[in-house]
Amino acid sequence: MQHRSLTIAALLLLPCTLIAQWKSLPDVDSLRYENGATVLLHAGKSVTRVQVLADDLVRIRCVPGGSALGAGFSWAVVKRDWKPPVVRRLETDSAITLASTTLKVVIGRRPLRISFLDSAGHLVNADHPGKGMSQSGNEIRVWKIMPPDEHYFGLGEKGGSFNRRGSHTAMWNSDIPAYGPDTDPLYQSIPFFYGVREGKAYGIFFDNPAWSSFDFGKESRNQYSFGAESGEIDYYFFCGPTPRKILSTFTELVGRMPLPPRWSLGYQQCRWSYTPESRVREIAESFRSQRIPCDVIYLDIDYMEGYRVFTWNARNFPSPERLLTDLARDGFKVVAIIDPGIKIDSSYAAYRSGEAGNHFVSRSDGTVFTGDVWPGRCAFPDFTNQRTRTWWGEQFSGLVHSGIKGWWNDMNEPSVFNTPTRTIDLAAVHRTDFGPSSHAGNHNIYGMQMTRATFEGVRKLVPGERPFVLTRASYAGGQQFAAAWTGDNVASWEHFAMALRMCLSMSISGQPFVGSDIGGFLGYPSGELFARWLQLGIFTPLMRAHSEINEPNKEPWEYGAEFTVINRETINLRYALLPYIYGVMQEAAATGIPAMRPMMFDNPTDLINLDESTQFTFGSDLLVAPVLQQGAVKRRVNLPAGFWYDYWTGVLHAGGKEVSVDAPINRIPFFIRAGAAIPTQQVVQYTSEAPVDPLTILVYPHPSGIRTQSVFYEDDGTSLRFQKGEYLRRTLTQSGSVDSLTLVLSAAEGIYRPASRSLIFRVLSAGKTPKRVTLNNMSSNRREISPSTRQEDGWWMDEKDGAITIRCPDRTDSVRLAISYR
Ligand code: MIG
Repeated sequence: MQHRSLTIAALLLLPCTLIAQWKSLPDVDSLRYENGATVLLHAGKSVTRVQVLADDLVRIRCVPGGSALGAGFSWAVVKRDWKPPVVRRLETDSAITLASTTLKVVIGRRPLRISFLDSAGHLVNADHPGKGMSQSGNEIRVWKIMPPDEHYFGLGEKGGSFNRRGSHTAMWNSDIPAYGPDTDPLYQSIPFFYGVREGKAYGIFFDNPAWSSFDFGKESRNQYSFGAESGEIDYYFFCGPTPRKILSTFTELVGRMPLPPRWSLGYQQCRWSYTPESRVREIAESFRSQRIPCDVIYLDIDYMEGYRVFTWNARNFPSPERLLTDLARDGFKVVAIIDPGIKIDSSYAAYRSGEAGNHFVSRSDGTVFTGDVWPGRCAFPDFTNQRTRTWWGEQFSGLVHSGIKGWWNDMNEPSVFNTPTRTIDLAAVHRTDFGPSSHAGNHNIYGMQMTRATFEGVRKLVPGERPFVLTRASYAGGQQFAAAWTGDNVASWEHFAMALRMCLSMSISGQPFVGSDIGGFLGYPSGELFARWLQLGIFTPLMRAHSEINEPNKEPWEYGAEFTVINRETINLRYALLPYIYGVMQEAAATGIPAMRPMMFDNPTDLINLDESTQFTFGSDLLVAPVLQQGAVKRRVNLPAGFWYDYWTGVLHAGGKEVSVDAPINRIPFFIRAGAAIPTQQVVQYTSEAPVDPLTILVYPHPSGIRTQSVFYEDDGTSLRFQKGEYLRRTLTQSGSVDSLTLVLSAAEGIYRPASRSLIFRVLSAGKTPKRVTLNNMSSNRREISPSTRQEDGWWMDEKDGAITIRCPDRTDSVRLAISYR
């Protein structure tokens, strides 16, 4: 393959798999067990290693044209020591079988082909008999059988159809502003996907950071394939059978998102650029005077001196410390953009120390590689090297001391303006932690390693606090270091729907902390489009509006008085839901299960809705159906099995069918699972303005009174002390019958205690007035009590929606509430 000097565009047009001469594996000549769960096989001039890592996880490595495997290092894998599973081995004339309790790997001997079976012996996934694992020159590829009814999901940030069947897609981190649904590849590479068939799923993670591609039946109808232009075949097979199990094991393998600071879940306002400092102050003041909640303001590239990272433009930002102190007093955190390119300028400190420390990527002749980006000619830090990552991390101390609280890593594909490949020359040399190698072989992990250097550096400079980093480029496992947004989108309805698809796909690919530029980065949205996009933003973990430099202002109050009211209400709702949203993010950090869950994730057996990417659950209890069409004021929603309450009307719907609900311009349709309880709080102007008080728990009883549980999580929101037990976790158990409902809020687990406050239960009861309410077995009085009189208990019926409202002081001990209608 001679494409090293071609542009990416030309590269993508080359049907590389068609012109190659593929050599697949011949018969097995010999084999050797390295341990009870690992077998090494030689077949002709090839070597293959099959390693059962866990009951549900197998790693396959293969060099089709070489007799030895490499060192097998990975930029993504963080868990290497798996407790060896119990594996039974069976050898016959035709095959070698390794069987764990949940899967069987069958290695055919003539020729060497691999299949995966479930414990019942059903075939789950198999090498294509003709091709299997193959090599052509440096390229490697795996062909698999593609059953006619198998569907594919995942692969992270991809704009095309949510189900990847029938598509060809590549992984090569690329900066493509105003990309469309057919633009591929984009900024991030997560080479991990699900195959779903007959309601059961398996997963494959192809761990290769070079240019790679995935063909799900575009090349041929009965086979699919994945491969890369260099490196080894190195993939992991997750036998599932649920997407949840697969994602849990995948994120155990590559790492999970750390618990984000609570403020980063507030509303974030960005544009290219808020400058000079008076404009930043003006934006901050507008949020406060208009009573629109906001936690974060961004500084885009113009805060710097000539785009030199780690500097300030002294004319536009004469006293950054003062600005940042004032903004902090008003409750704003400021996030600054940091690009990778370091301007070549001998009077610039970061360049001088980078040069002196030999921290830049070099050309093959050893000289520093240079390319043009915003500052002009730049050198590029070699983030693949630990020494350089440490050096990079130290550069943040000035900005940290000025009061910057978050870090926006942009342009880290990396994007380069003036090279034919639009990135670092493919033959340039990285001095990686694993030895020297070319940019081509490391391209897709460059951005992720930049976020790693940023995250680790800041964590060291601000010990005990949770860093917030946002990135454009990434690789599998990147969620450990940064949230991710979907790059330079456009203010159009098509892009709006695409943003949702992309966020859902990233979510099931291991990255839960996702969002898109609300309203669109390029172009100007109508008031309607902005309002609808902002509403979706309530349910994307990253809720950030942004705009390109040449566009008119796009802040939430720029669309006329009517929309200002609507947008304020939307952001208010985000803040009211923060206790729930924070809990959902805590669950994602602990388990890898994302906040945004497409329908296939928890309902892979629902074949009709497998491809559905216009509605999703947020956490386990909210079903969100944003309005994605211009002019629409109704929305059709596929309710999964169970019962669902309409948030806006309180109407209870039976699930397992499609319903149509009203969706006027000020409402995003969403539903609460019957049996759930949603913790909410008072609206604040920023997350740390006031402690949660009252904590209001919205209780949505199950109509048949089945027992359900909800978990509430709280901590101080910024520090790492939760790791030492300083958190507060409580479980609310609901049980009941037609005549009664019992709520038991468990005593606190963990040692974090909020200041004294009120606790309110709002129980939807379809207007039925209870005969008796008892609190901790004492009869409670029917009277209305304002939340400020904390020491008294009482209950009343809410006039508006007929909810029973019960108030008591929150002593974080166990509360038992009994409501009886008889
Ligand atoms: O070449 O920093 O995606 O969010 O505003 C453009 C300026 C560079 C691209 C980012 C965008 C950001 C812009 N950047």
